[in-house]
Amino acid sequence: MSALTVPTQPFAGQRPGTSGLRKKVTVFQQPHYLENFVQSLFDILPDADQRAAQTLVLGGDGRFHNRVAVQTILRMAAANGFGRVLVGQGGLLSTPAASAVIRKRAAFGGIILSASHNPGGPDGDFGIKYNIGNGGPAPEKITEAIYQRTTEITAYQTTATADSADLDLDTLGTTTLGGPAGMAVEVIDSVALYADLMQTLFDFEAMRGWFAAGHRMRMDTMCAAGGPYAKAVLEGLLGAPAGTVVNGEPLEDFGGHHPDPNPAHATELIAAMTGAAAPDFGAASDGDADRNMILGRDFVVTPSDSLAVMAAHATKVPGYAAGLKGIARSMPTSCAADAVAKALGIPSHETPTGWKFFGNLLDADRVTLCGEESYGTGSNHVREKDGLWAVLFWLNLLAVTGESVESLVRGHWARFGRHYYSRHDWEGIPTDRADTLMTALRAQLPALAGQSFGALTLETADDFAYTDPVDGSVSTRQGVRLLFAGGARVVFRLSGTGTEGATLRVYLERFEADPARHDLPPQDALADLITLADRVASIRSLSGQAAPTVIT
Ligand code: G16
Repeated sequence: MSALTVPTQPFAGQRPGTSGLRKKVTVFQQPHYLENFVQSLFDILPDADQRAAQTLVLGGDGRFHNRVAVQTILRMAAANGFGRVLVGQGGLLSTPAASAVIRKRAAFGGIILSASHNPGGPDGDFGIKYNIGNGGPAPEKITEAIYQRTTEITAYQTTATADSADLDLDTLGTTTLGGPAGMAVEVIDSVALYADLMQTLFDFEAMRGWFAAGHRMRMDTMCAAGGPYAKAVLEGLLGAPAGTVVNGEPLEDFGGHHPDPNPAHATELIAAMTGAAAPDFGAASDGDADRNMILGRDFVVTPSDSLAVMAAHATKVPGYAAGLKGIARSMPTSCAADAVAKALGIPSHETPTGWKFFGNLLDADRVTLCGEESYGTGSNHVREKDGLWAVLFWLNLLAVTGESVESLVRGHWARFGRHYYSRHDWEGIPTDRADTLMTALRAQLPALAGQSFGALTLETADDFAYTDPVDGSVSTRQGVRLLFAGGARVVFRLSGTGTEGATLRVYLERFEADPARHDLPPQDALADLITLADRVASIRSLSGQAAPTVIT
């Protein structure tokens, strides 16, 4: 038992709605800071009298501080009486692999160390979150209970002593750590179970044939957790030429990259996919390998279109040959997937931002595919979004259709129409100004509905609220929506994942049925909505910034 001499409140300053704790490494390095969160988590988990029979999964994206945190958590888990912890070798587990291990090994839950797509290194970000026994992010009632507990606790339990040597995280096998139950620490292969799961879902023979026929691919894992997984599956099991995976070694600072797979941060990949000599298929994954970006030669696929194309062709992929139960997308994600659901005669669901909202729908078998505009796509195979899974889904489609990425997307637009889409991020806004902006926007909503702005008629102006159809829980204030006649939309919300100031996200969408108008630059197709967004929310004047910092 150690006293918490620094009564840190880990969540201080963090915006509500995030599924875990995400802060600067230097914040996590404060004495007892991580311990406060971990003990609070252990204190609020149910069935405390069953600890000796419970297994936890533990691993992270390999960023700076990962190994230190793993050592701390192992000793706390032992002191709290847990029976077994499965740790990824070297402390490494991608987020989707952690979800797969929790499910396959029927663990009680898992602790994932990641700040996702945020930069790493001593000056970068670190994060921790808890996933429940279904393999998915803890629901709000658990994260809220953790938060409450962090404000109360005064001590934590650990087996650590001043001279404790570090546990060996690199050798596969099981050792025993002290504590009331004599906790088993099982170091597991980080990749094997995940790679096995992928082979149950995709047509590996067809994909092997695609590479054997001379097609080329570039998979950029951004020096992050995805590297070992992509190398094992693409270059190992599928016979892709060595060098198909680039930036494949996980580095503690991601090689100085911002491991966020989007056109703003994956510029090296975009350049490599440009021109006649570019590979047929390009893709990237993020820090913890749950996000993905899909590219063809001279062609970038938006995440919203990616979900819709995958849904439309799902029965061509073995794991989904029986068809889809339904499709879910986060509210700001474009409506492209809804059009596919309608054509397939299956339900579509619109949830708040955050993968945790898909969990109940997946558990109840109401949906099979889920996706978000923030480069996340996934299915019922795990309870997290899954970067490499999405890449393999596309690769499977390329292999069995013989089409290119561009022709699949253009064919999709020709059939369903094009949902022009863009997200404008205004980063680093002082928090009070961002709050003022959202408050002023919300206050205007009643007066805005019904107004016309040039050719745009505003049909609905509201603040998105969601009632979970499975458990009835209600989530309010999930983003301000301006919905126009004809399907155009502007959505405003504040990011829940940043660690510096506030980030305003403005999501812009317009539907275009006419194939003759499917080749406009998206920023041109959305120009009147962009102007209107600034006019309604006074973004430039309130943020003090002349332009968005990131456009995707
Ligand atoms: C997390 C959630 C995602 C969500 C994203 C939103 O992503 O897991 O489901 O879309 O946050 O981010 P923001 O609030 O900044 O818009 P990740 O990849 O950071 O874990």
